[in-house]
Amino acid sequence: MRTNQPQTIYLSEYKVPAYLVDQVDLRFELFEDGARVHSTLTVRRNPDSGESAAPLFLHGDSLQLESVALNGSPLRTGEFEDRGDALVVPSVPEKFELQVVTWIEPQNNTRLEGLYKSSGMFCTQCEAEGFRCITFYPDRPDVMARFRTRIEADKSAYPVLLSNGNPVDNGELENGRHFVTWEDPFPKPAYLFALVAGDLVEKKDTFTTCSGRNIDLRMYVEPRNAKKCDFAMDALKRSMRWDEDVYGREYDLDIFMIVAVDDFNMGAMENKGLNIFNSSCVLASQETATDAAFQRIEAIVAHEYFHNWSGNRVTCRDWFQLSLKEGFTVFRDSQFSADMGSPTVKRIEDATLLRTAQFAEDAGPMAHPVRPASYMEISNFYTLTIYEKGAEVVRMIHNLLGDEMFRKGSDLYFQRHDGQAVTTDDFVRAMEDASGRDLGQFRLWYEQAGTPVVSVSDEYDESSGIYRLTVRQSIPDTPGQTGKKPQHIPFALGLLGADGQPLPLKLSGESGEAPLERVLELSQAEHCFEFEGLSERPVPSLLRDFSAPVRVHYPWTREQLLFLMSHDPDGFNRWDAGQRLAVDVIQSLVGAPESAGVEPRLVDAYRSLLQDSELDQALMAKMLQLPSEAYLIELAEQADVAAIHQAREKVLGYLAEGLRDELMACYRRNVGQGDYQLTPEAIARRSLRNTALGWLLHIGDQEALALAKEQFRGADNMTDRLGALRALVNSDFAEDRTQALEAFYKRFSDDPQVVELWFSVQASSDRAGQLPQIRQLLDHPAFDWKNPNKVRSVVGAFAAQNLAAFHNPDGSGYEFLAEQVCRLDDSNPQIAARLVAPLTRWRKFAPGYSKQMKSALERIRDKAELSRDVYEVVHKSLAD
Ligand code: B3K
Ligand code: ZN
Repeated sequence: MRTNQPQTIYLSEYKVPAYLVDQVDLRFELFEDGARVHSTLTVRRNPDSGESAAPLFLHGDSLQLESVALNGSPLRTGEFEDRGDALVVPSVPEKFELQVVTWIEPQNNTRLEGLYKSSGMFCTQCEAEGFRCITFYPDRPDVMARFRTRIEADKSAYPVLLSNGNPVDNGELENGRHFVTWEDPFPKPAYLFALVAGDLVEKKDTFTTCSGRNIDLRMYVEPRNAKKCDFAMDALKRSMRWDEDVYGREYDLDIFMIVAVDDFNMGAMENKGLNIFNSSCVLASQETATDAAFQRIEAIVAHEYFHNWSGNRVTCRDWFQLSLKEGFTVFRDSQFSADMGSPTVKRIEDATLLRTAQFAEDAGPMAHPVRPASYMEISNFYTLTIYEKGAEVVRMIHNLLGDEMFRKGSDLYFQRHDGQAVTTDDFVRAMEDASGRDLGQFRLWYEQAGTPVVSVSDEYDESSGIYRLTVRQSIPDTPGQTGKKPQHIPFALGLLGADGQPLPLKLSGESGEAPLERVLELSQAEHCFEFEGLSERPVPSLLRDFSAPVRVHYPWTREQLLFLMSHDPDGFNRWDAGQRLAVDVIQSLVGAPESAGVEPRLVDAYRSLLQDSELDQALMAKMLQLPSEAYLIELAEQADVAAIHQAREKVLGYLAEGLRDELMACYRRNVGQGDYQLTPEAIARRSLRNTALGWLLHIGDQEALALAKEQFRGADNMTDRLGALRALVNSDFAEDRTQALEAFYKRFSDDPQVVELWFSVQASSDRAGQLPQIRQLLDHPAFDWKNPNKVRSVVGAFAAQNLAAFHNPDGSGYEFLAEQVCRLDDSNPQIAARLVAPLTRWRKFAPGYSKQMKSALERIRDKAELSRDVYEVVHKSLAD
């Protein structure tokens, strides 16, 4: 904890490490009142450093130093300095061994960084800078060492002792204790270190790699979760096969382990050979997990597994390069998910997240490039920009190069940099070298923050048959960055004729057969493209498949959007046309008098959708989702949340009233058929029936109420049970809502993951989640401030998903959030800093809101002791 301004770290000040570590030998003595860590480092001066007599500098955090020795001789006072956050040995030889013994208190570690306890087990989280909470170490990713780890603990309480690599020794000790020793043959940065000790059940499986090696697969979970492992294990095997088939990447150790822990700051962690997961991102059964949870688990298992190559074998030189591993790995997991399910739906989901949340981040006070130039606290930079925009940047490279060249590029990258800690620039260079393409201007995607705006205008000349598209790009200013250069933007488009047929895109002067879709490469602030041979004015379908993470402005008429919604051959743009139309209709009602009518053509469009039996049902399910309030706020100049909420509710009600019979038919058409399956078709069916149910309950339909209650009671899976519960909770049937919530809790009170769902359904509902009810949830016996999932499912869901309640014009939601952030900052700064995010957007809102949001931020700023995490976010948000 601190009050002073934390230091800013700059990429431009990067220096290679003065010392390298070849070998780390660790011995952990685990006890109930603490742990003793014996570390022996084999160190040598870095020949590339140039600093011949540099002191040895080791990071530390919350450590009690017991002893330090150099080449076996204890160091005396004056021969080393314990600065609290560092151990400095001013004079060291060129090569030496350093022995350090530290004492730590995992049982009191509420930050969940380093070694801590969760539900009685010991576990670790070292990325980004958690290893320094375990022992003194050069805790930076460009120091890569071999680790040997011996864990000692009470045998009955901690029968399972795990670390990275392969187990090489084990045995009994005195007093009922035992030990296991692990050795990881692959040099790695300390952030990939992991240790687990607990009373866990083991689920076993195997995988035979493409070269015929047998890998032991293991999942370790608490006994009560033993039945929730199958899906993740299968997802793991699918991921391993896919990475071999698509990227030629084979697994390298003899064993791969996954552990589930309840208290975890994020989703999961890719520690070498020993991935640690938040229980909610790995454990699932039909009765307890929704379709969305299954898909999320599959994606996260894949993501962490894929890191074994994109992250572990080739790692980051420094934390400014975080997107090197995260952007690339998110791209890889999104390709995998697309291959496992519906590619169009996956694209829609990714683009929705990007446009709703990443664009907002890119337009806010914490905006930063995919490769940031500075930070105060690296934990604050595990952002949508690094992950999702980073993945979009890799996707653009993939699309510019094509499948084959991209694979050549990734092969070259892995081969050239295996065992190294490298930069995003090294990644781009490998892509250039393999393909022969110049990505010079493309690199600006890594350097410039902000979402490019692509504005398109057009004219059609009937006499010459020429259609002229003028495309302009501009990139808004972001904190510390102005006057940006045009970027290299792949802009996919098609043109449609009045009969709905695609028209050839023949650029003036071109010969040969013209394609029906093309990718224009924008590189200047303005381009003019002339297409010839068009006998009618076309309707443009722009940025197909969301070919770049940009905002597109084009003055589509409602008529044109309706047309694209039913005719665009590009599934993504078909969906997008529907979204744009709905946005336009809702926006036109924001702040309008109550008497203002809803565009009747919207009802017709949704009716045709509901009746379109040819349409891919998974796409239909997505098309039936109205744009979220969060997205509407993101699009607004000065968001008036209450007015946006009312306008959206009005449109929803109007649609549901107008389509009552069609919705009922849709519900009945899609009621459960046969066994629960996770195919895109089955998922779409459940999504359609639950959407229909939600809309019908929204207008208080009695028949739907009966159906919802029946579905709630009789469902054989969580998607349907929760779908019915959500519909009831968001309806005005107050009594039924209360009964259903009680019944649900009673049934699942033993299952923390389901209780989290129960919390979040309420906290995100404007009916069940007004502030007094939120306060009651915090007092509920199942709520636990020390468990990040619980905090997210109540406080996080309220502030990020229950927007009308959070933005109550009386400011109570903001004050509440400020209070909770201050409270959490003392125990878990990482989580506290994440929770602040909704307030940081204060400039985006209408004056009545923004003033109060700002004062809530000031309250946090004025707290006596602020962590570096919260300090950075709050001060940057308040900066002029
Ligand atoms: N690499 C981890 C995230 C670590 C976050 C540390 N604050 C999970 C992942 O992206 O795979
Ligand atoms: Zn990752």
